[in-house]
Amino acid sequence: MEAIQVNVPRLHPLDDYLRTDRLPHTLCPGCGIGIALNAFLRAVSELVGEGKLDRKNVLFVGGIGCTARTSMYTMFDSAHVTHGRAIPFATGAKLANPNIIPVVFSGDGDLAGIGGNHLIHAARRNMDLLVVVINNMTYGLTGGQLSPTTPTGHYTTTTPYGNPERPFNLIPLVAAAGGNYVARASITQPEVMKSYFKKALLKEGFRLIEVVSTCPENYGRHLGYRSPSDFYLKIKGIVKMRSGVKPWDVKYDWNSEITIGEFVDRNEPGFSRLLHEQVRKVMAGEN
Ligand SMILES: Cc1ncc(C[n+]2csc(CCOP(=O)(O)OP(=O)(O)O)c2C)c(N)n1
Repeated sequence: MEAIQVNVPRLHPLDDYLRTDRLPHTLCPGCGIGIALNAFLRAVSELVGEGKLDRKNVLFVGGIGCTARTSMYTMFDSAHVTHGRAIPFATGAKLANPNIIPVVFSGDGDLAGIGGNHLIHAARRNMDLLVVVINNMTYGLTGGQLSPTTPTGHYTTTTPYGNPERPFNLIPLVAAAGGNYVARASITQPEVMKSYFKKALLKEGFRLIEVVSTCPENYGRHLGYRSPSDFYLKIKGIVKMRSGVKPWDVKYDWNSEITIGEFVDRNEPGFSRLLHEQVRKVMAGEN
């Protein structure tokens, strides 16, 4: 589909990539999701400008959550699917049409909680997906409950005495499962994030970009941050960009460091190519 809206005024350089007739959006003031979406859309727009990407091939998929709702605002072939099922939906679409570039853009609850099993197995298969986890460390949409990435000790609506659990560190988890590209960015460094998106959009196989983000309304308030900028500055202080770090040495520690950077960058063949090659051989009687 050539996604073009007619008779809608263009007010922002990225309006061509947004369903502006759906605005205003539902995100809270100070939410980090807008920074991440902006970086993603600028990455796409630059690649399109450089002649490296055809936007018609991008399939943008979200599950359920504040982050996932961005699929309702983006001007691609977009799908807003059931909670935790964005990866299987995008997997099916890619296997049916190998030309598309599926992007899953969803929250930590959606992708690492209810959809956690899909995340692990898509990485194991080296499935051709770019999976962007906006990690605001909570279930934002439903009011700020504990998520699998909530740091130990943190106050949420379901852990009023502090989180007694240990969180997932998604980088070593996904790196161990497999996949061609594993990186972590932060909303405090949007240009770096954009460069990861640009690189990952052009790779095959499984690609994970975790984005450390904020949820000032439903999470930050419980932690005592009185304004979105206080929460933002806390994140800015704890993220540390490192190169050459092994995935298992990547830190996810609210009290010392959340490491950002690129930790896995391989070029193994993606599952879609391998599967279609197998199907071709079987049909040709070569297998
Ligand atoms: C099967 C199912 N269980 C629970 C819910 C309720 N629910 C909606 S969004 C959500 C969590 C969203 O958190 P996350 O994925 O981290 O996204 P965020 O809103 O923080 O961007 C939950 C539990 C649901 N919609 N469907």
